[in-house]
Amino acid sequence: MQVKKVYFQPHGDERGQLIALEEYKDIPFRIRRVYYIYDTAEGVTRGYHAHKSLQQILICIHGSCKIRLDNGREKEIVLLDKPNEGLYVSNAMWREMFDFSPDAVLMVLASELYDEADYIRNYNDFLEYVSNCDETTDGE
Ligand code: T46
Repeated sequence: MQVKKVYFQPHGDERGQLIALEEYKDIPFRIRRVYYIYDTAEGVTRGYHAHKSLQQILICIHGSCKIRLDNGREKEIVLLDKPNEGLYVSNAMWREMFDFSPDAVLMVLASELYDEADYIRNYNDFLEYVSNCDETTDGE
């Protein structure tokens, strides 16, 4: 699986660092929502779902965590531990977030507003969904 990491240019000077993120420039979609996950209890795994349409960039702006990506055929584990590095997560991608350090803050930039109908929360439903997507793509 091709993992898509995005690197952001820090504007550093003697005072410290600043990173600015602009839609369509640093982020490959219109940013319609931002949320962040913090104070994660030890041993917790979150996620366990995919999205039908949503695209996201995940940035661990403090501390570290790991993301397990699964496109229905291959799985990959990605470590996020830098505030100037993002992980692009496409639609139709199962994700699980785990190994959060106690100080981890995982910020997410999302291409759509929150919509529960966009979630696929059952793994077998996800496998069926991606196999149907593959059939559609193969037929093009
Ligand atoms: C994803 C991963 C990386 C809202 O009310 N608005 C929101 O925008 C979001 C994201 C969540 N919520 C509510 C819904 C639940 O009652 O917050 C609660 C926790 O959400 P959830 O269990 O979906 O959180 P995660 O960490 O399992 O998943 C989240 C995102 O939902 C998901 O899109 O890709 O982070």
